[in-house]
Amino acid sequence: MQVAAGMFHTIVPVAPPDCDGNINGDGEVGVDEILGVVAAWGTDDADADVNDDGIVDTNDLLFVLAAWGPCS
Ligand SMILES: [Ca+2]
Ligand SMILES: [Ca+2]
Repeated sequence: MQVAAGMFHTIVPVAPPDCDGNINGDGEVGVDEILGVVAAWGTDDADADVNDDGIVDTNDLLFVLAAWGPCS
């Protein structure tokens, strides 16, 4: 049997693009990241420590605000 071009579609799962500041991996930096930073405030939580300085604090909040929006 001959297979015509375009007869089959290849479905490739595509993860949302990740970016610095996106804690939950949903492809955008938004309210979830604010909540994540606040929830981990004062800890060394590696996910919420978006600027990787070893502590979750104001700088991480500012980092999230600077990265606000969809990852590209
Ligand atoms: Ca997110
Ligand atoms: Ca930090």
